[in-house]
Amino acid sequence: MAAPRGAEPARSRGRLGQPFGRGLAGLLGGAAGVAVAQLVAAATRPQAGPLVAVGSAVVDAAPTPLKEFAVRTFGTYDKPVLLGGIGLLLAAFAVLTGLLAARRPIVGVAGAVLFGLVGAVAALTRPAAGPADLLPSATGAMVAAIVLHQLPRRAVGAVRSGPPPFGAGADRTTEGASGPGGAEPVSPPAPDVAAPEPEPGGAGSTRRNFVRAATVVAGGTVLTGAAGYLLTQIRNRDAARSRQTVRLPAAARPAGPLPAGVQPGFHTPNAEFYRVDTALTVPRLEVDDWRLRIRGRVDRPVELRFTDLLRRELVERDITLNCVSGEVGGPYVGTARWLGVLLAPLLREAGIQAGADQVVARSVEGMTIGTPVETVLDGRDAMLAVGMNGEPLPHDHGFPVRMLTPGLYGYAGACKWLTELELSTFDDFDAYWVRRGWAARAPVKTASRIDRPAPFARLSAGPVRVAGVAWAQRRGIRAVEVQVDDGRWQPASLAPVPSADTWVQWRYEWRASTGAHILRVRAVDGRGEVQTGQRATPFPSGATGWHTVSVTVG
Ligand SMILES: Nc1nc2c(c(=O)[nH]1)N[C@H]1C(S)=C(S)[C@@H](COP(=O)(O)O)O[C@H]1N2
Ligand SMILES: [Mo]
Repeated sequence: MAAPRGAEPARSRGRLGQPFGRGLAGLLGGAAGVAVAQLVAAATRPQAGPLVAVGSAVVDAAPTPLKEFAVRTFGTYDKPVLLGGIGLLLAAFAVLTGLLAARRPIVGVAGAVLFGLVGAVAALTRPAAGPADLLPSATGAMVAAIVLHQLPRRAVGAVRSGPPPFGAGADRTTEGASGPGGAEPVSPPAPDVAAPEPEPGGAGSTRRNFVRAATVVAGGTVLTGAAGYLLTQIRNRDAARSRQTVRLPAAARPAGPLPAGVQPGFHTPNAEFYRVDTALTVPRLEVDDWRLRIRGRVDRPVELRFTDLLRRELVERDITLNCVSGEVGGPYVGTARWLGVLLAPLLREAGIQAGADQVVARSVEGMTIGTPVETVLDGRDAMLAVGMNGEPLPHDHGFPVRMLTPGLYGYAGACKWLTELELSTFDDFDAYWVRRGWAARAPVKTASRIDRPAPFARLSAGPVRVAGVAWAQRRGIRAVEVQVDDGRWQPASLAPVPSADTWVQWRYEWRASTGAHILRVRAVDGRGEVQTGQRATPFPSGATGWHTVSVTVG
């Protein structure tokens, strides 16, 4: 077998050129498949694209410690890193498929089918999936199958007719020269079904053939990718327009001006408000398509449109929202002026049935967030928010409607991109994060943070203003105390607040003396309970401990 194959001059020369061509052919097949799938996803549902679907499945399946590691290591880049990683894996898989498909084109088809299956299973098993979510992966796999069937085999023999690339051993004649000394392989190589006969024009024309086919595929892929990108831009622009056309009515019960003495920075600007969610692509919804169903253990299921919501009495409230995964002293907390519809009257109209103790909020992309019914009904301003700091909700923060429950961490009361409220029970249903071990009931813990001086700041001796925020939504903050090194806890002065549901700004005038110092803060909540200094990790119900900052006064 070695002799005839070795007799093909083209193959006797390009030992590096061939694998390169086949690998490239595989890569092109994979890229073409992904591009087509992304285009179809852009036209149907972006969340159903194989990259995003597989990425979301990975996010959901990843054990909590791994997720925490990812967030710790990559911060807000965790999502691009994940998608990039999946892309790299896919590329490696495509190259491998190309290498194998050169001899056995059926392997190319099998590789494409496998690619399509993984994407389709991921898309179809997403919580909010429908049968149409099969389309992106299916069409992508079909295109990849055709390319992976046709292109890699054309790379066989498709090497330069001139000197071999990279001066690769021109005298090594056979593919079988893999064992020591170039012995014949023990098992005969596969029948050479795929390798085309040397064409009349010789290796040069074979190569031209391959290059032509590869160029067509590459060009088609770039065009398809561009079309997908454009379509995404258009849809995003439509969503942005939908948001811009929203005219929020004035609140029937406005929040009024902030009390005199509140310092700048009390409201967190929308663009700076922390964002925490599992969405790999931000759902960009349009108000006209939006519906909210209230169902489950209710006497009268309801379906509301956005305009129905705006016709109800709107309230405006300053509320601090924070994330259970925030570390002591961390950034996952913000305060906004929210405009929305109180949830309690809405649920009462639907008729909450006896025994229902959990409101399960669902979002368009399948998040579930469970909130105790008693919490919604106990008089706090649990609401369906439509406005944030005087604007419609930004897309990142749940446009057009999100839930907010003062006093609960976000994962237990603040569902974004809301589309359904199901009255249920804690026995019957575990929400997304509860299934992953986080506490089912999650009142915020008393916390305080030093915002200045910054950690490791170098200060000059004399008066230094130490300042920050403290929060214990619903209970409020009665006092904040600062400790320098191991000295006595000193009372900080507090700015006024609009309600117990917001953070409190505090400051302490420190007479700094030369040397290295440690500053500590703790708060006392409205019930007189002192914030614990006991360190606890965010998992499973929120971090505790005193925020500490080291500074040098010189
Ligand atoms: N649909 C959806 N809503 C969600 C989440 C999510 O992942 N998906 N994350 C929750 C969590 S953990 C928090 S802390 C808040 C954060 O809200 P923000 O991003 O507007 O600050 O949203 C909550 N609502
Ligand atoms: Mo969160």
